[in-house]
Amino acid sequence: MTIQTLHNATAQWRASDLSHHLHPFTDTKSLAEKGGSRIITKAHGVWLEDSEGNKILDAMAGLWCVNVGYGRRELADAAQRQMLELPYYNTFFNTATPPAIELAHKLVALTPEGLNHVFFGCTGSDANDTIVRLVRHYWNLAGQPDKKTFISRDKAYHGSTVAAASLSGMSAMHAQADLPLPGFEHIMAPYWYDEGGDLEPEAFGLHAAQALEDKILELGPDTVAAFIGEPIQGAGAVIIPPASYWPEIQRICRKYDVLVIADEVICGFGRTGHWFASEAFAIQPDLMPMAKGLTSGYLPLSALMVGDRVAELLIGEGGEFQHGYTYSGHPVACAVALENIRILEDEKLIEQVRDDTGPYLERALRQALDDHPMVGEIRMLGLIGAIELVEDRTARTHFEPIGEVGVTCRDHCVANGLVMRSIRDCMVFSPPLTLSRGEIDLLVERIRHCIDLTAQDLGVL
Ligand code: PXG
Repeated sequence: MTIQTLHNATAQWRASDLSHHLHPFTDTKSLAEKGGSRIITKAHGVWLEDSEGNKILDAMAGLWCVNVGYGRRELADAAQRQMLELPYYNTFFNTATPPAIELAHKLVALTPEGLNHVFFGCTGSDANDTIVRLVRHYWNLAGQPDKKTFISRDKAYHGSTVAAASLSGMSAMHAQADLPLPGFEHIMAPYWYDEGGDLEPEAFGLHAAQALEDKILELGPDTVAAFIGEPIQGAGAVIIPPASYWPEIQRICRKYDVLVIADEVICGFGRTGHWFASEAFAIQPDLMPMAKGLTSGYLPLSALMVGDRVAELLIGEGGEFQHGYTYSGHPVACAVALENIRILEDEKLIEQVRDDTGPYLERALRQALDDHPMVGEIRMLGLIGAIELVEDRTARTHFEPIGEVGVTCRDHCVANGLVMRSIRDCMVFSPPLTLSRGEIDLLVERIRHCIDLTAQDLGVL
């Protein structure tokens, strides 16, 4: 195609997109003012291609999900095989399909001890909705019907349905829909960089966990059903808690008989250099929702791992669980998940992230950015991380109004062939786990360049 044809096609797509398509988390009016969407047409490995032929390094793996990289023929073949064999059948009314059975078995083997049952859905949001239904049912069956309140954290993201948005701790989301619903409470996030003040990180971790005990006592332990947390808060700007935090959360939950939910939607399937981040933080979850990396985003699928304590009562005394989705255990999505897991295992991608590319990226980033006047902190685990852009490195203060510098830097990234997300003034990354050392060198070079351009805009450099 000629350049002119590409431009014409792009212009038509943009116009049509603006006319008819309401995008998630998007201000449509300002999108129109900026000329419309970037149209992504192809991808391979860690590279996206847009409708004008630009090649872009995707340091976000889509939305934190394309763990095995783009363009995997094995996944397409698995989907095609299953579509020809059995494209759909449900798992309601005493039926099952081989891929759903096989995947449930595999997930039980992969996930931490004591999680021996799986409930399938399509998205992280619906897995978290299922949790709300299941946990309320559980405490009713357990003869403690007052135990109904969920405690979550500020800056948490657990999804966009009404219940999942109530679990989330995003104030702008709450404001638009009169949320959270009653029965959803929030405590502080373990965000040392912004809220740690003079405390050392480990002391701050205990302080942030103490907020849970305080909240449980304020509400009354007999009313609290569960605590939900992402092991690392992804959409909150990759908030990595100090090592002291999760063990203390776990202890407090056990003390007051509060269920522990580890939301592994972003962290699962190798993102942190472990199969699940619960292993890295020694979390023993009663419930564990997963999605994203489960299929590397090739098809929508979620899996909620249900621990023995909840499953035994549910199965033993619960009767029919009045809940489910048409596509629960979709055979094609499950077949793709199985093949995706096979790739993660056979190519030893998780070991590669833990032992090689994760540490290599961290070293390269520190070498390139540690002395940068605008870089306050680099935090990461495996291949998920954030770079805090700050005005004052010593005082740990941001430019006002917060968020603008992040957007400026993000725009430089887009213009320089790099996808990174800005969250407030953090530049976050979560690239495919297949990222090679050579691609890491390029990624770091581009990040440094874009932060320099941002600093020049602000007169810092
Ligand atoms: N839990 C967690 C921890 C998530 O990060 C969800 C649940 C909801 O999953 P679904 O599949 O319903 O979207 C998520 C989703 C971002 C971003 O840019 C993050 C998510 C989704 C979209 C954008 O930070 N996380």
